[in-house]
Amino acid sequence: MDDKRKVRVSKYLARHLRHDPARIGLSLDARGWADTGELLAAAAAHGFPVTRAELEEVVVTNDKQRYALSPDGARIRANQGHTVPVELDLPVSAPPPVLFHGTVPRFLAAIRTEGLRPMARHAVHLSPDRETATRVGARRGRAVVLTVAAAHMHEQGHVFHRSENGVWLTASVPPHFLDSPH
Ligand code: HQG
Repeated sequence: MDDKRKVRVSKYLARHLRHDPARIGLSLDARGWADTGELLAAAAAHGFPVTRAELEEVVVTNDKQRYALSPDGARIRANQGHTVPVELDLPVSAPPPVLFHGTVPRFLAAIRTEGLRPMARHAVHLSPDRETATRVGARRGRAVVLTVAAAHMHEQGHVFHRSENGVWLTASVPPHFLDSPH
């Protein structure tokens, strides 16, 4: 597969495993899993045929490890980023001392007042390093990286989960746990 095809397949998976499974008549279980055979059949029936080998290659080589197959390959899900309701059953983890959030200048005033909110997603996404956060912010313009006092939040009872691809998730970040942007 060339990179262009991989990106197309990955975007198709994101659309239907995170946001709109009903568009192709797919259903996800409570944990976000779809039957792999059903997904392939639904994609083909809706004009986007993908082979099982292509699907496996996208899961394995995806730059951000966005998808997971069950050990027997029978089921597939997105590792995080959903807007449809799912319970990912991720383990609760103690975060490192600080985590990072990449955003853009136009959101800063609201973030200073309200803190970080999950917006359309289920959780606020935090990055383990500044470089990753810079890339996340740069999707929308000039990146601004906020530092989150994650261990301090954790001590005060905020719950953190780490997704399979290394993204840290938490329900919200009140403004007093955020430092000045750099
Ligand atoms: C901002 C991608 C106003 C927040 C990325 C962000 C990541 C506020 C936007 C993953 C706010 C939400 C997640 C508030 C937060 N007022 N704006 N109170 N609180 N925001 O896309 O973190 O390619 O839902 O700063 O790489 O940008 O999908 O979250 O700019 O890992 O796998 O509201 O999505 O990964 O945007 O990105 P998003 P995000 P994938």
